[in-house]
Amino acid sequence: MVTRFTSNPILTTHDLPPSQSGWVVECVLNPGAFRFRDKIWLLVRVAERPQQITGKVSFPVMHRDGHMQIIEFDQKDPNLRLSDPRLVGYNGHTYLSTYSHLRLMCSDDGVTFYEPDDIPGTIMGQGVLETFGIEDCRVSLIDGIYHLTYTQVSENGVGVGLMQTSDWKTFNRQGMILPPTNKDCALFEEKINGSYYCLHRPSGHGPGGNFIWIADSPDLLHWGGHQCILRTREGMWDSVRVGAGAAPIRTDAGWLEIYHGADEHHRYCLGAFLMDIQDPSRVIARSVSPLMEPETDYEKRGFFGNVVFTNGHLVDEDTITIYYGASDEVICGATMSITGVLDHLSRGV
Ligand code: MAN
Repeated sequence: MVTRFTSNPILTTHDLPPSQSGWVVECVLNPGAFRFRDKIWLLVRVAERPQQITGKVSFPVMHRDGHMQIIEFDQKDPNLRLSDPRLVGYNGHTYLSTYSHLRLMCSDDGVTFYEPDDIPGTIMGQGVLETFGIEDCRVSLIDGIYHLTYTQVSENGVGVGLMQTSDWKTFNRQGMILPPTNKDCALFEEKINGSYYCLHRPSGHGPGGNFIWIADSPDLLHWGGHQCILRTREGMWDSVRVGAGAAPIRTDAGWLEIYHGADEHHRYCLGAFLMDIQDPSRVIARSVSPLMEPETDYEKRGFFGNVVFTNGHLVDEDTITIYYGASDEVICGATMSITGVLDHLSRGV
């Protein structure tokens, strides 16, 4: 079903320098993917923190004026919670253990990536809604403009931000388009019946769960018509959370979406579902077994093991090339055929 690149992982923490001296790149993961000027580009999430000192835990937080503050705790502090490597809990507050920004890498063949020399290439968080960083950017090309939907993290919560660019040098930052708690926002790359559409993943406490929703908009900024279209499935590989990958792919059978699903052990796999071409709120088929699950060593072991997570792909006729984060630490690639994925889906699940 899925053919992994033989050169995986294609990007590791050694391939990108830290943004500041004294910092360590802990993870390069979850890239958005797009074509621009005859090259293939990844917008990589780079997660950094200061070099860790024995007995201490430290991580960066950005101030509203843009300067970075380092928060440090003593590892023996009884108020400290470190059970999840992605998080630092302290006295009822939750921080992230690393600070993520986005970095451009480009390639001539889609396999070997290097830093661009004519584009600055680093997008940092900005303002009070991005003080804990920006993550997992989807890149959709709509009306000739690249639309970046990404996770904004701060003490105010986790929401979806939008930036637009045509040249990858200047960015129109539109701010938060979907408020907390929300992430995994994938824009459809064309209008349907006169409206823009997106998939998104709100979550909260109480009834409900981590489900995929659809919404429509006249302008990509104001979203309404929210409907829940894909839920988690008890006892299965996607029992606890589901979230959209990159932009839905138009096929003759409908809109095809690659998504991630996780179970109660935080094991992240990939699956797919198919939406009606005229009414994408109607899901017509879905994976029963995963399309892809953590199998190789680099997918099973790392910063946060047992994770395959994608938010970037390229489509060439029948071939989808996905770029994915493995174990939240490295970036890999794999290909699959649209026909093969459609054959693997089941109706009525
Ligand atoms: C969340 C996000 C992703 C990450 C997965 C697995 O969905 O933080 O960035 O890859 O968890 O850790």
